[in-house]
Amino acid sequence: MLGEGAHRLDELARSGREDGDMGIITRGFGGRREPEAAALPPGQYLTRDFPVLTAGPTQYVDTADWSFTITTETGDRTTWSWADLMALTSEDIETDIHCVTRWSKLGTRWHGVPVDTVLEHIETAADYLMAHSYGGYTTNLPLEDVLDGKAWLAYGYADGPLPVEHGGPLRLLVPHLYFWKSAKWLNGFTLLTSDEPGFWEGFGYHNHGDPWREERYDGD
Ligand SMILES: Nc1nc2c(c(=O)[nH]1)N[C@H]1C(S)=C(S)[C@@H](COP(=O)(O)O)O[C@H]1N2
Ligand SMILES: [Mo]
Repeated sequence: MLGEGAHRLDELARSGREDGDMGIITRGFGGRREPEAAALPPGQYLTRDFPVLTAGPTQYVDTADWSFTITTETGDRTTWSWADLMALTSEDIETDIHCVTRWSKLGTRWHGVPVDTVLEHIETAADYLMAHSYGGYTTNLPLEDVLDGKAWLAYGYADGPLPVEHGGPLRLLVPHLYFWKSAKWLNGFTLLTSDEPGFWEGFGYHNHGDPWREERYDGD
């Protein structure tokens, strides 16, 4: 589904398609563009909306059926149910987010569990992970970009639960990288000793995706 229906990410944004279900609504992309502020990485513009960008259909997963699994490079699996996840210490996060299609949103507020917490007791020699989502979306990250308080398993947004179109019940939040790395409807990590491209990384987007270095496309 993802492969077949996939457009380039920038085309997806330009088309104003909200998601794969009823893609006619323009939100954020057609709106008034505000002047760039010093807080913006190069080439980004500010939006006050919260655009929805999804390749393929929105995933509806009930928390009763939800689980999150970490699979190590040796094949060991550790799984958290929704109740397991809710029992972990969580925190509020306030951060800016930057989409490679050039919108940035400042001061977004989230709630979730640091990725450090779920990796803490996992025995691994891996340096990379592949994040997997319900629906088949993937994105790759070096472990150093998700450890030391740089990434979260986010299930709250702006004082409420994370809305489904934004990846609820739970998404990855890696705000210091372009937002395609923040996989919506997250359901697991596979730990890897050698790096592999995820979904958009395999379509010509940059392997790393640091917005301050404008790592948009392969070769940037
Ligand atoms: N599962 C999944 N996660 C995803 C995507 C997707 O298509 N599927 N799109 C990515 C992209 S390109 C962006 S910019 C953000 C958009 O998140 P939002 O829709 O909450 O703004 O989600 C990222 N995570
Ligand atoms: Mo994006």
